[in-house]
Amino acid sequence: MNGAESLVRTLLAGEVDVCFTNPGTSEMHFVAALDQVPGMRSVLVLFEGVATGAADGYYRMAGRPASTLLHLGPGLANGLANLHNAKKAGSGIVNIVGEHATGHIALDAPLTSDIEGIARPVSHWVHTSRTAAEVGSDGARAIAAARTPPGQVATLLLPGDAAWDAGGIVAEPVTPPERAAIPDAAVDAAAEMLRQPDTLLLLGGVALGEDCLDLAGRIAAATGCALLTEWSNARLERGAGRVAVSRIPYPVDQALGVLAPYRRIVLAGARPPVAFFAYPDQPGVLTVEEASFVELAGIGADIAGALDALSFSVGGDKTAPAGIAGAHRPDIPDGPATPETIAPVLGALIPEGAIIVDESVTTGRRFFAETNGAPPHTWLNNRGGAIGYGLPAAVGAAIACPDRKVIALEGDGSAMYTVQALWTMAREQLDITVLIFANRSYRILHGELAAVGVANPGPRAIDMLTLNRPELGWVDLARGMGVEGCRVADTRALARAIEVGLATANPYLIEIEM
Ligand SMILES: Cc1ncc(C[n+]2csc(CCOP(=O)(O)OP(=O)(O)O)c2C)c(N)n1
Repeated sequence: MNGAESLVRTLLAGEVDVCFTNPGTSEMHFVAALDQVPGMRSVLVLFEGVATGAADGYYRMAGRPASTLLHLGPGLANGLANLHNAKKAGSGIVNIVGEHATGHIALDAPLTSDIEGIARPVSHWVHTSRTAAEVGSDGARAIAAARTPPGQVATLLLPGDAAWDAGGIVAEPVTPPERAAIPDAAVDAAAEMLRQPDTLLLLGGVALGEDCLDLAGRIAAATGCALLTEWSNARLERGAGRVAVSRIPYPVDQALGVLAPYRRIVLAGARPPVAFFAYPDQPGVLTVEEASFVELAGIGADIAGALDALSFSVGGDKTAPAGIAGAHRPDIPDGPATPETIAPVLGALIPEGAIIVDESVTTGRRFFAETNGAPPHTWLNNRGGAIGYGLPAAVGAAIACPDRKVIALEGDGSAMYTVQALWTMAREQLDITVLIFANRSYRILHGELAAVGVANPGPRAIDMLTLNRPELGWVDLARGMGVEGCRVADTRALARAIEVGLATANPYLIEIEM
């Protein structure tokens, strides 16, 4: 057995059985091993940012890592933005990156680069295998690193000779660390804070799972505290029958308003809220100056156990949870598709069990209120702010959950970054309905321009934020990659198109003229 085959077998032994690949010469032995070893679902993608974003979406929904196969430094570099997003989301990924054979590196061939250096800022764990005999055990350690709570990015460099040499040894899985138990003192401090007025319980990470939200709702009922989440959540369970939580808004003035009442904040898997960007004359910290914080549980700690103990401590076990969303389907309004009118269309049509991948940017700011009462569904946000996460994450989510409908909500600007994901959706026949909000602009940046103090932007500045010259033809782009679609401009046509998309088990793209 060569090193590459030992790695594939080690990945399978560690329950890493999906690989998003974009290989080159240096990865050929790994590719060949995929044929020798049954059980690895290998999914070809046409850009590495699709591979890394898909692995992020996969982890969020499957709860275990996928692998990627990337071609040397440049292939890895193409995937960096979505590895950044995955790292911020706490998603576990095992990157396998081909490296030149050890003796070839000294020759400084065209594709030679500092791969470890490229990997390090977006990886929690980086290692280069030295020999075929070590590849298996290195792979097992990479999986354990990726499975370290809440989930980490592990990057294993596989030199050509370590892959092709005989002497590979399959390694047993290495047990990753458990989520750290929360000391009683942290629970007591949180309970003490929650007994006082003007207190907020800010939730993140696995606190946004259904059972944890139930506990948070009980804590809110027992203490009167408010519940919120950060603006971007890796995975939020929501919909009718679940405890509904609002997100802290993105615009700084709105965030400041929402957080103004709270002088005491308990953190459960969330960080103290800060603005995405600095703006002249605006604070970066979004909470009031005198706010004090108690961290109940960090993102990688036993958040569920902590919320359970906290709920018991404040008497939450004796009450019903506060804030459960009632079932409600809004009426579909008539008229042109706008951010205001699209929101109730979604609220009316999101099916039970849907996975919503949200990269809607400005169009989606009103989606939450109108979709609260839809049947139970899952909502994924971009945690890292690097756009181009949505279509790839939808690929990963659909592969993780083949029995669920995936709806990708995409700004047209964001969708272009990783548009190649459509081809993989078609090739793998994934059940994804893609909504493209074709406002022909980077609309958010118009607001950002004003927010940083540019009062009268000139035509050249506006031109840098405008996507209408030429207009992107989304239905043609989709067809060219094997995805059916249609173009709509009003709410009734949009509703019909969503129904068409949801009725098929294949990908379907809807370009929404707005
Ligand atoms: C990798 C990366 N490049 C650039 C940006 C800056 N950026 C943030 S939002 C945005 C435009 C988003 O446009 P679109 O998806 O069409 O949404 P809209 O603003 O029109 O609602 C850009 C370019 C970014 N966040 N990430």
